Amino acid sequence: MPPTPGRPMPPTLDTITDLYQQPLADLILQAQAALRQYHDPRQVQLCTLGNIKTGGCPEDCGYCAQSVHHATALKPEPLMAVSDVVAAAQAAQAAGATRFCMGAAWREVKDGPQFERVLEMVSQVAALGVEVCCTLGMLQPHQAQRLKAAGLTAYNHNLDTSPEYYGEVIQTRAYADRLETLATVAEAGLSVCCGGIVGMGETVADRLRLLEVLGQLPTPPESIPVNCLVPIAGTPLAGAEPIPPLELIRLIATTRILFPRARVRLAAGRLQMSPELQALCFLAGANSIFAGSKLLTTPNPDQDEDLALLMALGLTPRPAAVAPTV
Ligand code: SAM
Ligand code: DTB
Ligand code: SF4
Repeated sequence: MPPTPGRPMPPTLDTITDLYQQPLADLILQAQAALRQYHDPRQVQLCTLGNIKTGGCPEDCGYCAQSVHHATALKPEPLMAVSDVVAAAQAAQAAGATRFCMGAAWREVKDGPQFERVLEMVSQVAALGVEVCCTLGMLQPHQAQRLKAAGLTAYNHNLDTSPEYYGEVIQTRAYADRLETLATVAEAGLSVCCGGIVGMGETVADRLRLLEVLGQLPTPPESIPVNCLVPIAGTPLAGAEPIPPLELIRLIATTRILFPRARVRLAAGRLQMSPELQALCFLAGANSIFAGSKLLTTPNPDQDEDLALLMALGLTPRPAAVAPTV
């Protein structure tokens, strides 16, 4: 990819590996300095997920409960009603969330009544005064523009892992398809939310390659979710080895240093983590979490527990940055 004028050359895998391999204390110190350059280090953003269309997805992502290719226990459900989604967003906002992310188990967005309904959800949730994010699969330029016009803040579309390992996890689409949608999202003026999943049998080098690719995107991600695989019975990755905790901490710190302005989200998998490991992830520069007792299809820590942990660490939920219009 050619360099963008005015932007420094993105870091190479060698540079990223040198960063990652520093003594842990040096790495954490550098990550904290990066965090403090652009963020209030005492604030953690709470984002809540809403699964607006569950299951029945034609893609074969090896980690996902919602793929038709895997025999999981999930019961598919049609696209939710606008009023139910708005009620869920209101409840999340009342509990302190400042971002509401709507996920649909689709391969791509198709024009028609369902997309019109999603646009209505976006506009009504945006009017509450929360940031609105969607993750709906692949997008075409006119669809990205319509989402932007409806009030969407950000679009989540994860690259998940390195280009080299991607084919081991997903066969029904290519890495290039993902990159194309990310470019479409950025061109429409939407913030890019793009990250990955760890604990899928990938190497440390695969994780750092993903960071290298994120650095090469035409627009660097505004938010970077770091998901730890939530193993789902019936999926090919049900038995994958979890990431060693110290490797997660190093990865988060390296991500923070490379993307000092981004929100680095400690995303899926917190239920499997001790409070101490989560604390180290915040020390390493994570400044956002998914809040609420459910992710898309799997459980997440109760919000009371999360708030107690934040308080014990002297952290507070980040206040809303946008005002309601209704
Ligand atoms: N279908 C859309 C797509 O794939 O872009 C949106 C929904 S999809 C469930 C959103 C993201 O959730 C995936 O890109 C993946 O990174 C993450 N994810 C899915 N299942 C997961 C699991 N079992 N553990 C951790 N992360 C997971
Ligand atoms: C992201 O990176 N993680 C979220 C959100 N974006 C859509 C999804 C996590 C899903 C975890 C597994 C599940 O609940 O099905
Ligand atoms: Fe479908 Fe998204 Fe799940 Fe892949 S991750 S199977 S695209 S819902």
